[in-house]
Amino acid sequence: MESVCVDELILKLHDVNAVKFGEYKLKSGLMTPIYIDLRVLVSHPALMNQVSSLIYQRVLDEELQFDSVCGVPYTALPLATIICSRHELPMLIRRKEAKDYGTKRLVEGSYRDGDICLVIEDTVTSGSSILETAEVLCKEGLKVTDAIVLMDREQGGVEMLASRGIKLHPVISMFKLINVLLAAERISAETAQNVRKFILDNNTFSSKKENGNDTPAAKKPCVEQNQQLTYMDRAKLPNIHPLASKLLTIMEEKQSNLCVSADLTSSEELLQLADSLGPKICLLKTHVDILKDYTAAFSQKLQAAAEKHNFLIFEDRKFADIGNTVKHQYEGGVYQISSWSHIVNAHAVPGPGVVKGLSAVGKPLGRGCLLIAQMSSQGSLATGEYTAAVLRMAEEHSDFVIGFICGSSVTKRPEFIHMTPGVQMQTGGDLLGQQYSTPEDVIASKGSDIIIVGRGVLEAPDRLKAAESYRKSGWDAYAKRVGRVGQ
Ligand code: 5BU
Repeated sequence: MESVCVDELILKLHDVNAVKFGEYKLKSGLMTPIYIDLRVLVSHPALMNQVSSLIYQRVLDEELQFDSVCGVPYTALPLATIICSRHELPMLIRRKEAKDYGTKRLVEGSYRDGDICLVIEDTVTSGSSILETAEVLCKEGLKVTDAIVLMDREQGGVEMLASRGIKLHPVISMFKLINVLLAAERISAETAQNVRKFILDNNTFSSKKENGNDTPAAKKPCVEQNQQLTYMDRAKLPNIHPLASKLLTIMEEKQSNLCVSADLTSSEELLQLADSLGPKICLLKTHVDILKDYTAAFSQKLQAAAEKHNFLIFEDRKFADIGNTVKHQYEGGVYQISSWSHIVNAHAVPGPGVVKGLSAVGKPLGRGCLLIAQMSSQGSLATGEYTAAVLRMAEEHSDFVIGFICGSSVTKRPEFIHMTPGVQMQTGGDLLGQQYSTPEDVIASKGSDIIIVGRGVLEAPDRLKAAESYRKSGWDAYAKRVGRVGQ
């Protein structure tokens, strides 16, 4: 029911030009293919009511508890007013400037120390406007734990606010908006793709500044300061996991941030691949369950190849069950993955138990785990708030979690390694939803550390030549990122 209403609302917002497509210059100077301007809402009272109802629906769905409501000035102010009036909730008004006379209060309304205030906003890009309001409220002794936004541009706001202890609940997210407008034939597939790419390329998670109502990253790309640390600097960090340190050292020594995804079905062919591409890679990724002829001898030979060529093995098993089950799946069965794979990965869906179960087996063996924070496939549900929760889980288990599978840098902590699948020399995708970015984009712009390449190498006429060209491309992008030249 709610999703029908949200779909309808998206079309209405498009009707009233609150969502526009074209080439718009933002205050930052950046060109955007989509512009959201919800200030026009005040001219459409029926729409104002519908928006307010959907925002309030989020309060009910999430069972939010609070003492008062505050709309971020100015666009969200009338929305908060309608909601508070209709549901008889106490409202607070945050002044943008303190009055230079009278009470000089920054927050108008009655409240007590420790009261919880729900913040409402119209559009979120980086999340800084909500944070600014929350900081003012906090200075007054109020607490802000949750915020609701009508339109989340999915450019890092959820993650940034989560890192500051505020859970953001969006009514509409950018990818949903694009899908609805595309399905209703309001926009072309090309426009939809342009917008998706723009959003993915312009994540503002580390951006400190939001200049206006609809401001994406102040800078493009958004590469954090710590991204300028070299792999070797990071290998020597005091709190780094020994396996992460080993991998970063291998990368620096071999001048390779290439992980080849050996998606082959014959053990012999896989071993040949490991032997021939070994010198070019830092990591070999396997899907052992697609081998038609797996034997324990195979895993021994693979380990020997890893030692000979100094790379690590990453079994892309994507564990996703309760702790007790993944423990068995990791240690036992036919594959005995923990006995030969240095790194495995896991979905965070089951909650921290999955990491605890894997850690019980892997930690004593010095193994490490990657959490899947984002996926490369179209329509992936691992976004926004989910990704933020994955980061928190990783931080709580950094004695076993060494990094993430993600599309771009998701944390500022240099101890964590970012690995990105969905990489080819040309952008595009396959027929089953895979989406590709280039090595340069992934490493230099999106701030990831390792490119994971499967078919880009496997389907090339000369796999060795292709691996070398991905290695060089990934390494050159890294050299550019850390400010090294001529590598
Ligand atoms: P490709 O041939 O480069 O598209 O292969 C990508 C590999 O990475 C393949 O083994 C996938 O299972 C794996 N993968 C991915 O593509 N996207 C993801 O989000 C994750 C893994 Br997690």
